[in-house]
Amino acid sequence: MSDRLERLSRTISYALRHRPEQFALELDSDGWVPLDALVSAISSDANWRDLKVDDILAIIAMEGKKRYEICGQSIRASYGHSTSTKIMHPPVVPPDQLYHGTSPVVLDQIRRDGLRPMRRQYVHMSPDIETAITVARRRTKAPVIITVLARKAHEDGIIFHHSNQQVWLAQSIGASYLLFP
Ligand code: HQG
Repeated sequence: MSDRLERLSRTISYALRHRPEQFALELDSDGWVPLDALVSAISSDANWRDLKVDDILAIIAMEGKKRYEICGQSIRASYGHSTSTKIMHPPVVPPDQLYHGTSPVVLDQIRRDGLRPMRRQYVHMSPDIETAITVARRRTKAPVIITVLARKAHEDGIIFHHSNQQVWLAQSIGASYLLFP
């Protein structure tokens, strides 16, 4: 993806996941905003004056990771929110295991407290080890992959959501459902 589109994707993420108010946007209770409102909010910045809906559609088509969803004339981030209004996702039965890629520096804390959402609304998990390694590499050169006993947690009442094929979500995962390397 070109640098320009990558920067645009970051700006969209920031607006739809973290700081909609900074763009004078109001997410509805499921995180949606009208696509044209997003375009006019972002294009009020001189860097993005010529932004078109098609640029946003190009990003969505190009990204391997389904960060955004479009429905009719609206768009939302599929996951990653830190806004105060909780985005609700339908519950989904998880596979036996999911994976969480992280950095060695937080391992002791996770052993003690389990996985917590930290600044986001949900804990994020990956369906396979390879994806979890990619997630962890954002933070460390020495990824640590934690196995989440997802089906067992689900059977014990922890609710899982599936924002897209690559990202699973839960409110928190107690340490007893985690296998450490
Ligand atoms: C850690 C990106 C201390 C957790 C990625 C992680 C993902 C704890 C960090 C998505 C902890 C939170 C989310 C505890 C968890 N004590 N640290 N008890 N529990 N942590 O960024 O999963 O590219 O909020 O291990 O690819 O890294 O932006 O979560 O290191 O899919 O689309 O606290 O964001 O997607 O970090 O990443 P994050 P994440 P995009």
